[in-house]
Amino acid sequence: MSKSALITGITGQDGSYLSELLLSKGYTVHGLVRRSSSFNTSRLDHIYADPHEAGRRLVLHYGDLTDSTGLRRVIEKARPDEIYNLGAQSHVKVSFENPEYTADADATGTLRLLDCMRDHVEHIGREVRFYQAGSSEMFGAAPPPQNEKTAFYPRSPYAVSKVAGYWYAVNYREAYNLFIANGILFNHESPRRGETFVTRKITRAIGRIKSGLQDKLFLGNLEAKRDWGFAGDYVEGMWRMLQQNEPGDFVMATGEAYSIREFLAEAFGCVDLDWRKYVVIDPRYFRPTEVDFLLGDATKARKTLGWTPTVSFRRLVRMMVDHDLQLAE
Ligand code: NAP
Ligand code: G4F
Repeated sequence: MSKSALITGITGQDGSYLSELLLSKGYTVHGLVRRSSSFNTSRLDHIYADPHEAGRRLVLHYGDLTDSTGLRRVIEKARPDEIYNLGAQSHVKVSFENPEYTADADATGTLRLLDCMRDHVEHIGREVRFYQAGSSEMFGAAPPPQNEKTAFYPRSPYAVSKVAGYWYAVNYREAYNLFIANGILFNHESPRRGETFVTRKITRAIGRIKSGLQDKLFLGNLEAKRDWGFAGDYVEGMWRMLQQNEPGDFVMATGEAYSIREFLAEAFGCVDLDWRKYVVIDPRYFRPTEVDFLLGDATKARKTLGWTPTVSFRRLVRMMVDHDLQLAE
């Protein structure tokens, strides 16, 4: 029998790469989609299957992490072997503006889903495995390099909510003997990255500058450092976490960090432009509390999961710039 997976956040960057991966492994993939007044499934267009198609292996369900009754219904319908909880209000700056909603979706949403799974497992009497999308933002102000033993020091409502999600996951694992893994993922990007995250904002602007559609790029703090990898590599790690004999918590990172300034130089360098001629600092993009330096130590993932990132920083930047040059054209 082929396996079945449920992905919350299937319409997001990671959800789309994870769906491709699981479909390629023969899974039936169920995804939770928020109702929106416009289409929000563009990242899934290439794998979308019409509901009238017989034997389709990608099935979308309306639902929201703020609505437990719907979550319960979707789990009962999908009867998943694995649940990947990727759904979240994932923008750090926005979490300062919508803190309560962020906590509801990211922290309490995780609790809701775990609790639905707990009842479902009891009801059906077989194991279901759960992946929780934790974040390097949970380390916040803790000095680098950060690994599974580093104490959390969250610096935003988003990060605090992710810490709560992490501990709900640990507690449900211990209290009810459930197979639950926490991924603690450092920043991962791709041509499918949301346009308001800094990497994509930069590469999208480069495409538009080259096409004459834009001549300025407004940014905030250029000194922060991030450990940026490729999203396609990271979803492979999520899957591997759920294939282990025992559940655990894993950092996934490249082990290299660059500042936003360095990202700008690399990205504008791809098209022989000097970023300093285009970038304007706008304080509206500063955060009330910043995370200065994230650099991950993924030794445990390498040793236990055999996971290593395959895409270098330079290749990632080039991939995103090339994509956005074409898009702007
Ligand atoms: P993303 O592109 O922002 O996608 C987030 C997904 O969550 C979207 O599908 C979104 O739906 C959905 N969502 C938002 N609020 C929801 C709600 N109330 N109920 C149900 N679904 C909801 O994020 P991503 O980059 O793919 O990241 C995936 C997960 O990993 C997130 O939990 C994020 O916090 C975490 N994470 C990401 C990174 C990273 O660098 N990318 C690093 C560490 C952890 P819409 O499409 O309708 O908006
Ligand atoms: O691209 P960012 O918005 O990503 P951030 O805050 O690191 O969060 C991302 O990675 C986390 C993993 O560590 C995820 F959990 C989270 O869901 C999300 O995917 O900002 C990166 C850095 C920050 O220091 C920010 O202050 O870039 C700086 N920055 C400078 N100018 C900017 C801008 N960030 C954004 N979004 N927009 C700017 O104009």
